[in-house]
Amino acid sequence: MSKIPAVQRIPTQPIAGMKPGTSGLRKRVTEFQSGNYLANFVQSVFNAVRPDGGFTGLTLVLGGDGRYFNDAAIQLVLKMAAANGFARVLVGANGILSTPAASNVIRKNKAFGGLILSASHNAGGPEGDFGIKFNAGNGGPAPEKLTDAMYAESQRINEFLTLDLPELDVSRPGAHRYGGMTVEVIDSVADYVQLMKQLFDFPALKAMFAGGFRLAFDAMHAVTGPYAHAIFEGELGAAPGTVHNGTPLKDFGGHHPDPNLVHAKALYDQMMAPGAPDLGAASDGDGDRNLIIGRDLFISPSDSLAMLAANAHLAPAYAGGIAGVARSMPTSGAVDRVAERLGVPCFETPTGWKFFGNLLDAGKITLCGEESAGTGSNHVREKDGIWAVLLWLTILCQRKQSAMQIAQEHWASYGRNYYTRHDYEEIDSTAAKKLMADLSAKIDAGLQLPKLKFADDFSYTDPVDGSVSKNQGLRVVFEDGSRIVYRLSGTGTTGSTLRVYIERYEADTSQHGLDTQAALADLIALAGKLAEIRERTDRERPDVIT
Ligand code: G16
Repeated sequence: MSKIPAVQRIPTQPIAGMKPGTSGLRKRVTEFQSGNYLANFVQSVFNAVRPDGGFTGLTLVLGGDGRYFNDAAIQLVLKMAAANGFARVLVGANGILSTPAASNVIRKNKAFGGLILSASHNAGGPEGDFGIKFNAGNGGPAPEKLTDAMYAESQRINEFLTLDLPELDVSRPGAHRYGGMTVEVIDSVADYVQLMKQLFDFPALKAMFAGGFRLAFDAMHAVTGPYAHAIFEGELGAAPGTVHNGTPLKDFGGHHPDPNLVHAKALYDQMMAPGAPDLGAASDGDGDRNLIIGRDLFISPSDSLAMLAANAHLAPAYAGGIAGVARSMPTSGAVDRVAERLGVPCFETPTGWKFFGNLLDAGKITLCGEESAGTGSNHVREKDGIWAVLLWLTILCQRKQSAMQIAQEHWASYGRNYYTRHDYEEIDSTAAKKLMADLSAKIDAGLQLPKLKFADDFSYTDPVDGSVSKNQGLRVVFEDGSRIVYRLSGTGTTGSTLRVYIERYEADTSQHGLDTQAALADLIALAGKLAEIRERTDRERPDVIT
């Protein structure tokens, strides 16, 4: 047996700014590549999560979305995991695991946790973004108390641990000894496909495709390509070509792998054109987000969550009903109405999937979602793009209606929450912070607006562990439930992104066919005026409207 090299303790110094945001640490690739940046953060994570007995006997899951720098980061983490005493690392072949697949692997193997390498929907390539996040043993993103601890460690770190080992070939499934540790390279897709088969009726969906049903799925040259090929074209027999852009590329073909109406415009145009497929869908860089477009109809993520909740019982996994639902605060109240009708609780959490973890673990909710194109269930502890598409396919299959009919019937039954999000990207950070601070002060002083119900800074008390998260977004809420919400994004890497969320409830069916921006025009104008957006950001209009 070859000798295990001695652990190397490499001196280092704290690096400023390693505070995880909404979902892990995201920075420019160039920043991650500089000096000890990545090693410092990985060691800080290990220091923050290390149990009293160390990592002896424990398993770490490792994988990423395949973006530029994924390969190098995988090799560095393997060496550091071995040096830090892990017994075993399960790594996706070629370093690939979508975020929901990684969550599943952690849960299935009762791993201690996992490191997921991704900057999600952010652009990739040498000049693009990279990211890393730690998911705990429940498969979900580390809660705030852990991310705070990681940051604290990053500010006092003085050494990191590594081993002088050659690079490991992770291109094929198989087990290897690596230092004192075992590295198991696993098939990136197989476990996930198996899980989906347990949740959904694959033979029924296969029959629907055999009957001529057409899906267009845009994998955006990101991680879902292999999963989508295996499930839609492989298992379900959808026509070859159903999956567009299905080959993962390190730079996502130069595009933002963000499934919205700007970055997935080709799909949108296809769905609005004559002869469009029955359903259009897309997923993001790491496979946790989804975009759903019916023929002639974009279904907003908030509406999608509500429609999925109302129809979830049509899938075998949820046939017994759902325990409850949760949505992030800026997500529209459409799902609240469904929960009320079903007689189940609806929780309102801050933005960030990590806030759903406790509710799912405690069995208080079955489905959850966010306006940012994320929906998921208790099957993993991450949002799940392909799962959302399969649930939509199930609903179309069981109800034998078009997405348009399903949406129209939903609105007729529950009323329609007109909803939009306006993003002002990469604005000056100082100006953005001042805009929020001044608006907050204005709210504290008391807003004088007709029919105002309340205005506040959203704060959340976790009903499971009692932890409190403050300053989670400014809300201006009117008597009829209409709302304007302001927050700064926690996922950008350059400047600040101001998000303004606008919502109005409309019960009158004759008013359900309006253009969303027109239906919200008054509130949009008020939102701009209240926060003085144009004056303070120098922007005439938002960069992205969804
Ligand atoms: C992440 C989080 C989501 C959050 C979204 C937007 O998504 O996982 O929970 O809703 O960012 O966050 P923000 O508004 O702060 O930019 P992803 O898909 O980027 O991991």
